Amino acid sequence: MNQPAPKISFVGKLRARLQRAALRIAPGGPVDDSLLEDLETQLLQSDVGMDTTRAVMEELRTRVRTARIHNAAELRTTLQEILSALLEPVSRPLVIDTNHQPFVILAVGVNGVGKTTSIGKLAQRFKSANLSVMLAAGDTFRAAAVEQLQTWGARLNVPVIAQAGGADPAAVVHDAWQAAKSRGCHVLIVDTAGRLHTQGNLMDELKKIRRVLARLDPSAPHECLLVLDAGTGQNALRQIQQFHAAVSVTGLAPTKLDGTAKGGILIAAAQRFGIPIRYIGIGEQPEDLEIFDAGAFASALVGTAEGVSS
Ligand SMILES: Nc1nc2c(ncn2[C@@H]2O[C@H](COP(=O)(O)OP(=O)(O)OP(=O)(O)O)[C@@H](O)[C@H]2O)c(=O)[nH]1
Ligand SMILES: [Mg+2]
Repeated sequence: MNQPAPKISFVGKLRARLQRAALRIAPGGPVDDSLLEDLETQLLQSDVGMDTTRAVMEELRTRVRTARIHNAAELRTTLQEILSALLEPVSRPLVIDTNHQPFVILAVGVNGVGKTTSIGKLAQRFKSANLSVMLAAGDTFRAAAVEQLQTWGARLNVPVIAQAGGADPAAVVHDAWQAAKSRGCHVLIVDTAGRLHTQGNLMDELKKIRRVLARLDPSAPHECLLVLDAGTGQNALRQIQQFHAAVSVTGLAPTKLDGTAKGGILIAAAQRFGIPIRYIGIGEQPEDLEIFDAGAFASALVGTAEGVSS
């Protein structure tokens, strides 16, 4: 039997967490120009971007005309369908291929976006799926960064490979890969220091980590996960462009969607880059990382989940 109940509560939880990101469509009123204009403004304000907003509104207006949409509930469902269709192509969850041992995930991104926290959450998720996990403390820039990863490791009972502060991150990753290999770990997740694309030496450091991994296993890293703070709006798009150019990003993990972030940035990113959105961060706790699902996310954004009101 299908299990619809968890899905509904999942969307409800997502809707509750998204709060600020959610679109507001007043129930009860007629579907008229002013409602549609208000919605257009909300899409623009939520970082969907001009071009995508225009395309969404064009489609919505056409469907309002042709499908005779008269009330807010129908409008919501239609908008959910349109947004869901836009997000569908990037709704491709990360699959851990255990033929690669270890399956290597390299987490990258600018400072403070939630890389280390997301790694902790991922470790928890993989452990629950009966996968053995090892973490590599590739952020040797700050001593506190190593400690932060070790704290997650201790909390989840996951081994962390680290070296003294200031060590070459590529050397840490080399050691960690060998340890993961010899211990038969399924997944190795590599933490890295936050960096800006303008810091050429730090971008080179990431490339070096990639080269070292490729020497150990030509197929590694199997995932280059760019963690983004969804609250940084259009800036997140620049980060995707620049990190992708430097280190070939294969997946995105937007975080802090529970805060002041506007969910539209995911739609803009999907449209512009087509890079899979693997996970979304919706809080600071280990369980606050969800697999990205286009339909559920669109539902949460527009409030079409059963029992959920805007
Ligand atoms: N509300 C909320 N906070 C988050 C989320 N993800 C991370 N954070 C918080 O964001 C802050 C920075 O997280 P870190 O994981 O240290 O970020 P980082 O990218 O590793 O930072 P650097 O290593 O300094 O570049 C911490 O206070 C986290 O608790 C999220 O999804 N929601
Ligand atoms: Mg960190």
